[in-house]
Amino acid sequence: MNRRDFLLAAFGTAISTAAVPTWAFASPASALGFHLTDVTNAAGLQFLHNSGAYGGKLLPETLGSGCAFLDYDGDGWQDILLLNGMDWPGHKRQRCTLRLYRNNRNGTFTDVTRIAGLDIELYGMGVAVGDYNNDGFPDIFITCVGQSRLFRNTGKGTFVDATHSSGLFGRQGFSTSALWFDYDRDGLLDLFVCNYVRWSPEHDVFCSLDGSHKS
Ligand SMILES: [Ca+2]
Ligand SMILES: [Ca+2]
Repeated sequence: MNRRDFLLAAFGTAISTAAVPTWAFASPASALGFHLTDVTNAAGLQFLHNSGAYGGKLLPETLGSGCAFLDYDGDGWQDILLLNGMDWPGHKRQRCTLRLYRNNRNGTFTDVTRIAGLDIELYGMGVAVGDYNNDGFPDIFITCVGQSRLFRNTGKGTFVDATHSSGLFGRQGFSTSALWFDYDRDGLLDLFVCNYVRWSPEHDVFCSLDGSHKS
């Protein structure tokens, strides 16, 4: 039995012997007290994530990208930020950026990415929203494969890249998530960044189910 067959057999056994609660299959949606409807298209959210996959099967492609609800313009209505990946160097096919959608207050959203100054390519992983300069407008920190980025909200519907001026430039890594919190309680948000593993395309670990092809 090769490794693939072993894993499939072990997984099947685990499923068949696991105690699956009956409620997992017995509750109709109406019994939950709410119902979710897919309004993505109706809301005007036209977005397709690009992992950059070209066949090399690189580790970051498996993680996807984060998103955030934030009221970036302070009108009391939640706006949407969707992160994106990008094509890998040497495999450029298209230009992909993160996207910011402004809430139109009627169930629809408008793509304001370019107007807001966020028409930027990066290999985004996660996003942490916080008003780090206490001006009343939420700022954005995006964790990336490579250089993570800090964008300061100008309060005028735009963002400026504050990665250099904040001292965060040069800290390259494979950062996945982050958190704004005031750890020393001085009234100013501090930043906690989580890094995943030491990685580069050249050192991507070869993993295989059949022993010959990369999985
Ligand atoms: Ca808003
Ligand atoms: Ca701010």
